[in-house]
Amino acid sequence: MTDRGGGAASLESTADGVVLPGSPEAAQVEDPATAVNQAMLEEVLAGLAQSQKELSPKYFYDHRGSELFEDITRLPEYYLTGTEETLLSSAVPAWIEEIRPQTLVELGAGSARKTRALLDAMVRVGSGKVFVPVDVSGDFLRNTVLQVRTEYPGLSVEPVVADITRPLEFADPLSSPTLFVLLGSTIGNFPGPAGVSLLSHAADLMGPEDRLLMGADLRPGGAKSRADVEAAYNDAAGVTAEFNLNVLRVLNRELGTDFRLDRFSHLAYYDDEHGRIEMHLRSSEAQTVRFPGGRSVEFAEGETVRTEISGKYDRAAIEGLLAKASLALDRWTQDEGDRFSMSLSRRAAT
Ligand code: SAH
Ligand code: AVI
Repeated sequence: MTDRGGGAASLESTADGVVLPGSPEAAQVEDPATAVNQAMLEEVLAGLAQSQKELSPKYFYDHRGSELFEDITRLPEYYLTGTEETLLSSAVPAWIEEIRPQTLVELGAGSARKTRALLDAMVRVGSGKVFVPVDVSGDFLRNTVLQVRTEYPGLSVEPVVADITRPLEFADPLSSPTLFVLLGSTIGNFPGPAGVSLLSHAADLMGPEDRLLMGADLRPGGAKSRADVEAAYNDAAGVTAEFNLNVLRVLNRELGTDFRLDRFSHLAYYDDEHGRIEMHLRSSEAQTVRFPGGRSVEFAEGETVRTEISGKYDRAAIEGLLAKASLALDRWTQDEGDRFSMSLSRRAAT
């Protein structure tokens, strides 16, 4: 699942039978009670010791979590993916024609389904040589790589399993122009300084010809209502609830905790003051969850653990965020329904 070793891992040697560090296969051969991931354990316990208990959303994404997210992207309520896909195939190809990227680095690539529109545009203008998908979900990334290699035989696909909150490291120098992309409004899951530092890591690597393309979900306003946003995180089929609860499955498997999934329920609401969706798991009763080393965490009846923040933006908020990361907005587009935006930025002049 996570890149637990701390550094970036190459996925080049992913022939059958190869076990990636930190992958679910690796976890299966460890006894969670004895081979506990100490760093993960400490991080989780620190989050659960806060007055508002909190878990990092990166723990959603084991293989099952990545598949559940894919299911979310196909839900009728989850307008984000479809709207972004439309922008990627309408306004963005003209931007690609101007940039003519040699390298595309995608942060939090997942299935890279929408990325095909960018790769197609790069192939059309004859510029695309290298695709570097970066993701913490190593096992799922392996499938993505196999598929992209089959679909784009002329492209060199050089995956990196890494936590994108850490400085980015690549085995080979990136040939310029490089287009960094952060799609799906993933930026919203890194509120405040975390998002600035994530974008700064990309900005640090950018030369004058390089660009950052970022998809961001918009705040309610215009044709978009608060109810539209809340429905996207409270789908009728309950897939988002399953995705939310998956974090407890991951903790039970990776850390050997004994979270009872039937004693927690999904909660997601829009916080107008901060312009964000907050996703929580609510404890249905007073309970004690056991952790390795004889430790335990108490939950009161009705107490929640926040599992994700999903920030929503407007143009000014995106410009402000980019500026904090030494980036300057070049292009902006949003759909007619005021739902989703796409920005292109460059390194700001110093
Ligand atoms: N870009 C895709 C997937 C978005 S889901 C899309 O737009 O549909 C968010 C992705 O980011 C997942 O694939 C998840 O595994 C990855 N991710 C989440 N936190 C991460 C982190 N800290 N480091 C690297 N990847 C992360
Ligand atoms: C990946 N990320 C941008 C999604 C979001 O909308 O914040 C994850 C997600 N959480 C619930 N549904 C989807």
